[in-house]
Amino acid sequence: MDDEKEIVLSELNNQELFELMQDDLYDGYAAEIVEEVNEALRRNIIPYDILNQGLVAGMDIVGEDFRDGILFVPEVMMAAKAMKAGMNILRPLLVETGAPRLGTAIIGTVKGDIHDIGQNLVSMMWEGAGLEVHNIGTNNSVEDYLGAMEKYNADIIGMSALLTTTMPYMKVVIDTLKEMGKRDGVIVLVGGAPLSEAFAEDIEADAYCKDASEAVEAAKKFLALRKKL
Ligand code: B1M
Repeated sequence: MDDEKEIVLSELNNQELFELMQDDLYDGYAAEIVEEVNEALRRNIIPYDILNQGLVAGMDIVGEDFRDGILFVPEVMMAAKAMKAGMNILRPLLVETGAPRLGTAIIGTVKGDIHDIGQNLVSMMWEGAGLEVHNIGTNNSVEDYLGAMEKYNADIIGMSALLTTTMPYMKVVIDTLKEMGKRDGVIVLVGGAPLSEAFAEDIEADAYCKDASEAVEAAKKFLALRKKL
């Protein structure tokens, strides 16, 4: 959203800075997002708050207007690009905690689904919490998940789906694990905007994670439970 008066970042209070980030994310202004994230870091705002109150809050508005037919795919792709530019700056800060390795996880978006911002975020937060994470990207088949699970000897499989049409594929992966007798050997955590606890229970995932911090809590909880067994 353009403003006739030039905006001087240092003159904004924190709330105004977050609102500007939301506006610029909406407009897909990646360079501005980079400046604003850096300005927020200069103010010692914690990276997780910059992520949630600036970037994720901005993407929520994009999502509403996308749903309502106000924004279309090209604009949303620009917003996603701006979001990734901001996340790239925050990534090392969210990841480098020096925490001891808790376990190994793979994470990816299910077949037919190319949304990756949410799972990238979970991936970063898991790394920050001390997990070794292998992000296998988007559009993953059963074979992709199983192959990565074996390759990295994963304790956790994380699956993401953003579409009501792709979320049922999670059940295909879990059912295949069961058929192969491998379900008990791995923790399955699922997430994505259209999911719910009831859905996760129904497909027999170990847990539904509403957001990245719940994904961290769930990973820690289930890894601790496994160690006690
Ligand atoms: Co899409 N899209 N999109 N899209 N898109 C949604 C999901 C939609 C809800 C928009 C809407 O209508 N309001 C809608 C789905 C409707 C439905 O199924 N009910 C939709 C649609 C319809 C589509 C297309 C079909 C549009 C079209 O082509 N006509 C198409 C599908 C393409 C495909 O996948 N085959 C499409 C395309 C796209 C873009 C390419 C333009 C772009 C994706 C870019 C990218 O990801 N690289 C895009 C975007 C950006 C969105 C919205 C606006 C934002 C998603 C996002 O990144 N959110 C989205 C609307 C919305 O969700 N509000 C929308 C920010 C992110 C941080 O949140 O992903 O929810 P989220 O992740 C959270 C949690 O869910 C959780 O933690 C994350 C962090 O807190 N979480 C996990 C996520 N995964 C997890 C995995 C875990 C744990 C937690 O594992 C353990």
